[in-house]
Amino acid sequence: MGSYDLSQINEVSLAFQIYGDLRQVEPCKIGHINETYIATYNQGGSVVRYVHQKINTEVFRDPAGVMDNIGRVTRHQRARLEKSGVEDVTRRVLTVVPTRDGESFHRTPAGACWRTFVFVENVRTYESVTSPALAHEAGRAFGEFQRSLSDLPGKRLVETIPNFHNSRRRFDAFAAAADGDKYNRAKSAVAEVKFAGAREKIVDTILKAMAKRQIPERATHNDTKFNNVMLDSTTGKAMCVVDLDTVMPGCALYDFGDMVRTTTSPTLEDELDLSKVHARMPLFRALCRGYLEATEGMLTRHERALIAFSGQLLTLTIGLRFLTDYLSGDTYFRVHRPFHNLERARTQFRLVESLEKQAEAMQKFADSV
Ligand code: GN1
Ligand code: MG
Repeated sequence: MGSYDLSQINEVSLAFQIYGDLRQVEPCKIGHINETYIATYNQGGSVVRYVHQKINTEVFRDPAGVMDNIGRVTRHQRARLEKSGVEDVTRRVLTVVPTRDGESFHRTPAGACWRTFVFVENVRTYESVTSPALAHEAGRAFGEFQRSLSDLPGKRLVETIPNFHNSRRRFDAFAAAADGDKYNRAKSAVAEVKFAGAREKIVDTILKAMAKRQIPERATHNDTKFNNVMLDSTTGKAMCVVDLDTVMPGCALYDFGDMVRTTTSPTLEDELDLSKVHARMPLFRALCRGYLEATEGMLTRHERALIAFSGQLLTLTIGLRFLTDYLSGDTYFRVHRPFHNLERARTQFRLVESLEKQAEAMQKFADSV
């Protein structure tokens, strides 16, 4: 990935309030949507790093709205951290570097939108979870993230992608793609289409509870993949939650469900050996404990009752999105091989099965925390 070289990034970097000379640029391969580069500068003799990111404006149609949300959220979180007296504030919350004109992002003459963050040093991310301690950190980090936004002042956040986690709409889009079969791919996904079709009955559960106001709308992260948590390289403690493009009005359970999807299986999202894909109960327990401790007193009875279910629903929903993209010619998620989206969908569906089998035990555990 990455079609930008040093000189092009240099041009972009000149637009921002960075007081250094660009030395090196490396593309960061994590993520299916935006293009991310880690840039090293010599700043008055010190080596400093920044993240330059090209926003995918096909996906995020309102980049100003995205940056407005991110600015409000990070300023609020920073103020909370400063008030709490904790150390290392700039490693605990992202810092947006403004452009030389004082804007939150830069639009190139060709129309590309770029933004810059301070690079957080001495942290690492993981593509899959290797221990209950890590799962606990994931739950705690996103739980604290939600809590930090519970007193966000001002108007409702912008919906950067409307209906992002609307599982009914995701299901209907899948059904239309399978019926239309424009790319003649349904024949290669018969089992997956059947699997998804058989689960239509679960897609309305949370939407209905929200419509009845049993489950509240909250400001949530909406992309709580484990690789969006940066953990201190030395202590292993979660420091900073990143990828804030989809921070918007949502449902606490969608965040928790996506954590279940990305922390309980030992495999990557595109694992080919499906026999390795399963939800590990000890990891679920650690995740759940971390999350419920961090959100203590915040969740309603109705939210708590659907904790285990949310893992199934979100894993199914993301699987539906991968399958829909496969059936629609791979236009949304970046793919690295021909059947990549189908393979990703298969992994999700295998995990759904495993979560279904353990649903009762998982909810029983959540009830006991
Ligand atoms: C996308 O690009 P990345 O990895 O941060 C997607 C998420 C999916 C995820 C699946 C804006 O996130 O919703 O869960 O891929 N983000 C968007 O890996 O669609
Ligand atoms: Mg993301």
